[in-house]
Amino acid sequence: MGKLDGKTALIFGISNDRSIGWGIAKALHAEGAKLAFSYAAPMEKRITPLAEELGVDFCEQCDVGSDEELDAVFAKVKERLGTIDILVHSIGFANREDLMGRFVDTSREGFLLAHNISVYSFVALANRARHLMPNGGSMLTLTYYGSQKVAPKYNVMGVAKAALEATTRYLAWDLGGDRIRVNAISAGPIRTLAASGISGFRDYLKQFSSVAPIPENITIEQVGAAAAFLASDGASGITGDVLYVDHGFNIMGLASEERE
Ligand code: NAD
Ligand code: 0WE
Repeated sequence: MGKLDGKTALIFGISNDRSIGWGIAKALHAEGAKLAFSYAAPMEKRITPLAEELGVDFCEQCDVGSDEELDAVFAKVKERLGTIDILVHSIGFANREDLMGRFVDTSREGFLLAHNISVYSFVALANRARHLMPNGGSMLTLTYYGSQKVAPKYNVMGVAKAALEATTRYLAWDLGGDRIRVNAISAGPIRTLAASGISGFRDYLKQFSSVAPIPENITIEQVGAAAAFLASDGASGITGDVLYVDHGFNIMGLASEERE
């Protein structure tokens, strides 16, 4: 008996087996959910074997920056799956050059790109998915603590994540009457594709595990377990919220050099 038996989940943002979206897919599958994937264009080769591993036969390409591609993928979802219960948005993108150097140098184009792909896409998905949730549902997105406090070099993504968390609250208000819950998970730093090639990411991981109450880094399996909870009826009272899966990092003020 899984806590998601009989539910269908549509997941955006898996690119390989290190993706947070993959950790979520594994956890939802383990709880009995039927899964459907949508991925960005360059990821096709990597995602097909992952879909096979969990018996997923709906696996469609969609660039969330395109309304036409979004409409096309949701038409296929409606045709092949009918209704869904769970929507997962695990997508973020900014120009690499905007994740180094100074935030004050962010271009208009870079700012808009980050907000388009990382924030508006959640609104665009939610507004299509809600029509496929006649029995209510659960929508989830992924955020990072750089939305609340300055995380050097996270820059325009921190501003976008602040907007994403506000978006989560406004969607929760709009969709609450339809019994659709909308929540965000704020994950600690994890070495995924989106983190690779970020100079100084190693320092983030090291500092994180030395400051956090639980002195270890976060895994995609831990994020998956939290997502399975938020997607389940056990979380029926929770909406518009940001759930931290960060070993308690966000409660700390000053870091101590040593533990007692
Ligand atoms: P990832 O690279 O595995 O996932 C990001 C996904 O976004 C990729 O699958 C990529 O294909 C997709 N994507 C980018 N542009 C797209 C577009 N135009 N259309 C469709 N898909 C697009 O990295 P991840 O770390 O698993 O990131 C998933 C989410 O988790 C992101 O929102 C990220 O900001 C957030 N997050 C990551 C961390 C971390 O440390 N890795 C921590 C907290 C939150
Ligand atoms: O949200 C993220 C990563 C977001 C991200 C990463 C990339 C790298 C490759 C968005 N766009 C791109 N574009 C690329 O071209 N995280 C929470 C992980 C992360 O990224 C950082 C971090 C942390 C933590 C960037 C700088 C500083 C810290």
